[in-house]
Amino acid sequence: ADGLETNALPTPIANPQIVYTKVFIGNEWHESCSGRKIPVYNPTTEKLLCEVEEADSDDVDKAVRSARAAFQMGSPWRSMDASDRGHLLNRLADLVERDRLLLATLEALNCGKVFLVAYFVDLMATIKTLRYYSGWADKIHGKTIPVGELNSFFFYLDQRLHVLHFGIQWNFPLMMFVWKIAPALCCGNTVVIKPAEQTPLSALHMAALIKEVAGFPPGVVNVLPGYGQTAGCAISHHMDIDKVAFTGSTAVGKLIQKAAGESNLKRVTLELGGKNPNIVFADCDLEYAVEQAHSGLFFNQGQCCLAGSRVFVEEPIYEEFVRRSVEKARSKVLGNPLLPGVDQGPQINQKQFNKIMELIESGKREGATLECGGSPGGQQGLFIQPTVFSNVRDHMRIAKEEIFGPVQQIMCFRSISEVIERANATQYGLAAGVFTNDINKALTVSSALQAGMVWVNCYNAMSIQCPFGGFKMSGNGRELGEYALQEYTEIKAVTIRISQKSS
Ligand code: TXE
Repeated sequence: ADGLETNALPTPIANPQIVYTKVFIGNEWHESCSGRKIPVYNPTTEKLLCEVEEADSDDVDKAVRSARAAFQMGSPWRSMDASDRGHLLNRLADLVERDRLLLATLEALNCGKVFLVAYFVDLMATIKTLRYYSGWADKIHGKTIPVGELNSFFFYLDQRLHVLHFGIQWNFPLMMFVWKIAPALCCGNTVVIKPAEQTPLSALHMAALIKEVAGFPPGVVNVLPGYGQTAGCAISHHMDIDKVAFTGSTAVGKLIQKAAGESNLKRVTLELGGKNPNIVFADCDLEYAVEQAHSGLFFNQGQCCLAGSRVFVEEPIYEEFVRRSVEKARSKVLGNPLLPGVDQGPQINQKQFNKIMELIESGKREGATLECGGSPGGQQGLFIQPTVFSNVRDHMRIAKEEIFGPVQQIMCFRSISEVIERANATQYGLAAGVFTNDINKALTVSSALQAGMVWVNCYNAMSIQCPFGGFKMSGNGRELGEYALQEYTEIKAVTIRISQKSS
């Protein structure tokens, strides 16, 4: 059914019905308290796809009450065996596999993602994440620590109330949804989620699947489509929410941390922007490095926090690297991401389109060489030509600001110490790449780089098992892998005095 058995490529579902458009609280669909709705668009055509209910602070209160009730001692969720929680996540993964074509189609329609990318990358990662954390559910335990005077010092991991995942951004809506819910549910939390206002459709379909699994007690997962400044703000200021996990811009990340400080000091983990260096030494496999740097930037229309948007290339191969990169960028096919043969879809909305075009203009004004692209892709719509700038200097805006679009900056460097210093001269610290066949250079650079993830001779090499997160203003905390479990549990030390010391 998924097309793999026959080696035929999967194809999108034609004109899928959009069924789920309401607020999901306590395993039921609700109208929003205010009666307001959010328009949801297809960025390819800029036409309205549907309207969804708009949650605001009253809906947030309702969802939090529901999540808290589901977490009471003695509730079905609190009494469920940990292995059964894992089983539920596995069953959810089965349903995602069943609906894989539909979910990939929704992502392509609502985000402008190339359908096959949605199918093979986003959906694959979604399924793997659910299965990975289903396995962890009954393997989370504490330690016993022998202590001096007293006899035993237990410390065990306690569950946290209402982990709240909101501000799931619009560039990987489905993947981010499960990156948040899977570890949180596996640790036994209850959750309230606000998807990005632009892209709520896959999250709402996931809510329907959670209901269909039949086993998640009401209130364990609540999904609230809503705007950041209203519902998002109500969540970050809420006195009854214990934790916020946010993915979005650094500016909003700061607001959330501030709101936590002004309310109940809720725990905050943040996955924010990046301006990631990709360092290419002259001794690398050139064609491969060009290809990796290209996909490391242009993947998902450049709308990736991981985008390798500062490509530092060593002087002896600089010109050739630029020439081949331009060739690659020019060969990209723009168009409707649901159609076969298309490599690049539209940007998500007019605001992002304008931001990218403005940064391209700044690059031209500040004296970078525009090698290709630099204009809207087509007469109308939100498409932008794949753009390559060479001779980019570190002080230029295009070298400093997160563009979040199909715009590649290529800089020249001469020495290893110089490139390390320049690569680290940014407020961000999310990811970095290094291409070299010299193990010494690879190790020297990867240990010196201030980044949460360093890829050597590869880029965007993500895996569910490895921690994901940033240094500096790219955020705090880690998602994925075993590390994510720490973000969704609280440590409790229980000291028990016993009469007979035995050390
Ligand atoms: O982000 P926002 P925007 C970067 C990228 C992009 C820029 C702006 O550079 O060009 O951010 O994008 C919620 N309280 N990234 O404007 O505003 C909002 O509802 C609480 C990088 O779309 O951060 C949405 O769910 N929440 C990033 C989410 O924040 C608020 C992915 C993201 O919106 C809020 C997205 C508030 N006051 C953009 N205001 C990445 N790390 O990958 C907004 N939100």
